[in-house]
Amino acid sequence: MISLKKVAVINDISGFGKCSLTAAIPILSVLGVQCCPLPTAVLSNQTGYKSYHCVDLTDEMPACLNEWEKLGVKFDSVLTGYITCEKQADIIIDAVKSFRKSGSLIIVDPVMADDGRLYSTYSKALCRKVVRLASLADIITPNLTELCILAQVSYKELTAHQGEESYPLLVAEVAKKLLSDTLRTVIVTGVHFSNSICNIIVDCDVPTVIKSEIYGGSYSGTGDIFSSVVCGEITKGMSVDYAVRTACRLIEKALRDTVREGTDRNDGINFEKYLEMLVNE
Ligand code: PXL
Repeated sequence: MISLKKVAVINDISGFGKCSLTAAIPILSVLGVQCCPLPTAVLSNQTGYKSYHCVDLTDEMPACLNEWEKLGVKFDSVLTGYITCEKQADIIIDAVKSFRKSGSLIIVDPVMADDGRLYSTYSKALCRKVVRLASLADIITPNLTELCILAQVSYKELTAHQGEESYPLLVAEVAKKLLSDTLRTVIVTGVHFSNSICNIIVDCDVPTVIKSEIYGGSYSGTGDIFSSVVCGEITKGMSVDYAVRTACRLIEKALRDTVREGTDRNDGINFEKYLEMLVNE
């Protein structure tokens, strides 16, 4: 018997918005990978809604990590997402360093911003911590806004080139600057180009541009669904290319449904119906 692969997922749990752990748990499970959550916070709903209640779990995290260490568990991969504050970021940075030492693959979704704007709870100081965390990863999955923050490039200036033929390659060049001995793969998500949405895989080879249909604006949780599928597939041993194409197919189908139903962007997308696409007999 081959034992189940295990992923430590450091992210929040939100009652509404289909993001973070409510995406990661079902997606990793259906992929046949064990999801081991370390919740960063419990929220009534994600922070894009007008109002929300947040119970920050920063002060509980060291004790949980300590218990995990006592259990002697080893994770095949670690996936990080939403972070509530600088103190929490420091705890996650230390945890990631120690998981890396014990051989886990580190995937950081540098959640900070979308559509050119920081999320309401992300300060500049917190973003600086996320930049540090991203530099410790093997793989990161920034959207275009987050890429600009990581690479210290102006979002406005970069997107001004959107109409040019070479735009995806220009974005790839920006991402390439982030590569290091540790950080081997940058997957840039949600790049609007020529009536499609591109996801761009950047590593030491020629960049791969994967195009998807545009069905509407940006919806809550799509980044979390993307990083969860990519993390699960890669943890199972699939290639980055296969993992990204699978995530794109799932999100494309779920988005088409969601736009047809006229769902509010804060409520997230209908991914549950399409989880069966991820089942491998
Ligand atoms: O999907 C990113 C995300 C995750 N978790 C919470 C959020 C957001 C984006 O707004 O508010 C709580």
